[in-house]
Amino acid sequence: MAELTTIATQIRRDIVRMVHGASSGHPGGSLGCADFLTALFFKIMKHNSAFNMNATNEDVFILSNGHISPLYYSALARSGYFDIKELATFRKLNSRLQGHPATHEHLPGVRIASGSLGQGMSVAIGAALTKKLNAEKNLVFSLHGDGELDEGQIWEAVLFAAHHKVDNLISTIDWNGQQIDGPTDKVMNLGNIRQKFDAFGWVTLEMNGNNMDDVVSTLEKAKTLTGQGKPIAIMMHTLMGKGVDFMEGKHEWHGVSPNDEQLASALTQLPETSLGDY
Ligand SMILES: Cc1ncc(C[n+]2csc(CCOP(=O)(O)OP(=O)(O)O)c2C)c(N)n1
Ligand SMILES: [Mg+2]
Repeated sequence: MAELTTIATQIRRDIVRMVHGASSGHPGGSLGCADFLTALFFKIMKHNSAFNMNATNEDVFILSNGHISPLYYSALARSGYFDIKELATFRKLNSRLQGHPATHEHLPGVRIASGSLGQGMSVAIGAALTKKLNAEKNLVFSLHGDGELDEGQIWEAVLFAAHHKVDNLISTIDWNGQQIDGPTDKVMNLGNIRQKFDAFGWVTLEMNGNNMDDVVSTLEKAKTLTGQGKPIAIMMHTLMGKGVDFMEGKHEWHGVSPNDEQLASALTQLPETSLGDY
């Protein structure tokens, strides 16, 4: 567990350095979901950093809220998909690490373009059904923002997954209560998301996405609930900007880069770990 926490701290450090280096990007959701993606990539998922686009005989992760690409790229690099030095090219011209992940950049680990919100659950369901057709036992994991749930396509997919018993899918919702222009209850009130997924016929779990013990044990529990005829959704409570005090809980940090002074303050709060900076 201590090792996972160290990785998450280094990834958070990567996130603020990458966004500062590009003078653009999305630190808020990236920092909030850092513990989750660390647990997934370094403990929960059976995946292979020798990248194969078809993901045959391995678990798959689909990032639907593609704007949190700094976190995604850092997790991929630090689990061996590509050299961590490439993180320095984030959002630069001709980089494979564009602001929103895209397949035509051929970055190992990226299987779909995301950033246009609402599409990832449909893709994840397709991947999960394919695994069933191929009699593969592996799982599909997906991550979505809560603001992303404003997209109608999500609810079509949620309905479809229950109807077709897509029980090898674990979808997590980053329930941070914030989105691009303000708190979600002001922009478009989502009500009780868990009750909505329950009503649509999913098995639901809830966790504190910024507590590594809780994240790991809830994901382990979710895995034990697969294969029982229902898709699984995890309501993940996180703090936007987690780990950098002046960003925490503030929608203003959804998609803004820190200036030099703010970067320095953030980095003192996220000291370099034994893994080292890129
Ligand atoms: C289809 C679509 N509509 C609008 C946007 C613009 N947009 C980018 S991020 C975002 C807010 C998403 O909120 P949430 O998923 O909660 O992400 P968080 O701010 O918590 O990281 C919006 C509306 C988009 N990327 N795609
Ligand atoms: Mg949100």
